[in-house]
Amino acid sequence: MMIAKTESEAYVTQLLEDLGAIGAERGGGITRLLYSESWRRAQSFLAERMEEAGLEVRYDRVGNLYGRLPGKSPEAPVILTGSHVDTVRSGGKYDGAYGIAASLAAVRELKNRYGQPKRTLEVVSFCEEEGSRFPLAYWGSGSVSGAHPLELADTAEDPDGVLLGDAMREAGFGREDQPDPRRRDIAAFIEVHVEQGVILERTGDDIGVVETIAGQRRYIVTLEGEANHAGTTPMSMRLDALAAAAEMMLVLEKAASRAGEPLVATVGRMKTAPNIPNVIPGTVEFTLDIRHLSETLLTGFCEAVLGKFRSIAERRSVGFSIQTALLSRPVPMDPLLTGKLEQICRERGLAYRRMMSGAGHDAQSFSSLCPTAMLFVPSRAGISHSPGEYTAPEHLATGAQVLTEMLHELAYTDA
Ligand code: HGY
Ligand code: MN
Ligand code: MN
Repeated sequence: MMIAKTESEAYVTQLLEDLGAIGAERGGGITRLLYSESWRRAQSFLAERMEEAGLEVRYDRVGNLYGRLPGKSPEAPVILTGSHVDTVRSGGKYDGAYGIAASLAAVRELKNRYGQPKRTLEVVSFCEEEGSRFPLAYWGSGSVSGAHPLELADTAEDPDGVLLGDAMREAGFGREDQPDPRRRDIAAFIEVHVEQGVILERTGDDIGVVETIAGQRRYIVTLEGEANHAGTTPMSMRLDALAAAAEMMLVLEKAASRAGEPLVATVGRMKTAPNIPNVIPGTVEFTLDIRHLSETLLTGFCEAVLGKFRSIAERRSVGFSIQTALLSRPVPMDPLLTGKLEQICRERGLAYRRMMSGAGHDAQSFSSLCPTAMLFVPSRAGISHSPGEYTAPEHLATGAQVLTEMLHELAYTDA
């Protein structure tokens, strides 16, 4: 089943252009944080495109947006495809958005060419995946899988102290009369995503077939020293929280470099108080993002490094506390579905490779619920989570075509 490359290419490219304008900043980045004004405009824009494509459109209680193409056997479990609409702060145009655009292009193409499927097909725009605003990630897909109970909305606060539940209600969600986000009627979930790494570009492959998604640990570390006068406090009498944090970061970087790939560890955000040039920092809060393919090695690394952090804090008489913001295990994709993806690539003569994903994705929320598969398209220079994120239109179209054929097999045939 070959779909016209140009038609799909034009549709996906245009959709990304229009979606990318929502939340666009002067510096070139895009920011669409959960339940923000730009987030609402993006979901409304996508709801209109889904309607235009002739899909049945609905939101669930947390703001996940679905476009449904009902199948001939309505009671049969659903084939779901899509990705997340939110971004990191000053992020790129493709992370998440491409998966939604390609899914909509694929279902629209299948509907126009083959009419009603045997099994219901749904496109989903998950409300949140990045964890950019609240100290939790995968709020959208995690609410669908049940990994995130709705009660989390009553405790998670953003850096301005806004409760997730209040932001959700203000955006028009969180009402009892809206559909519960949890689903048990999904037969398979397929996500297409930009690689956000440089492997496919380096090897010249068109498609990456994901075998495993790396496990992640995200922590928030808080150090309590003593704010004091920068001019009158001798070095020997300081309880400098920022100096302690700096020592911990170098220990982390050294340990991660020594552990070798695929382990990665990042301190992505830091807040110091009172954050004034002539005051010794009394309090520091910083984040940890640590990932590995092996659950055992990831756990062992985290325990060892956090133990070192505690001894540094003790030696410096600085208070140390840690909050776990995310614990996600390494997740294998479904072998049968990844085999189908490979077969489609082979039949189309596409250069493809099996690979791991160092980035987390909504697909990992589904693997406990149903057979799940992911495919990547190349990212130029591997850049992502940045305004420099880019994927060439022909790669965008190839990913959409492989997805279209995969969905055709799953929803229109008895394969
Ligand atoms: O951080 C990640 O791996 C994903 O982009 N949310
Ligand atoms: Mn993503
Ligand atoms: Mn991302």
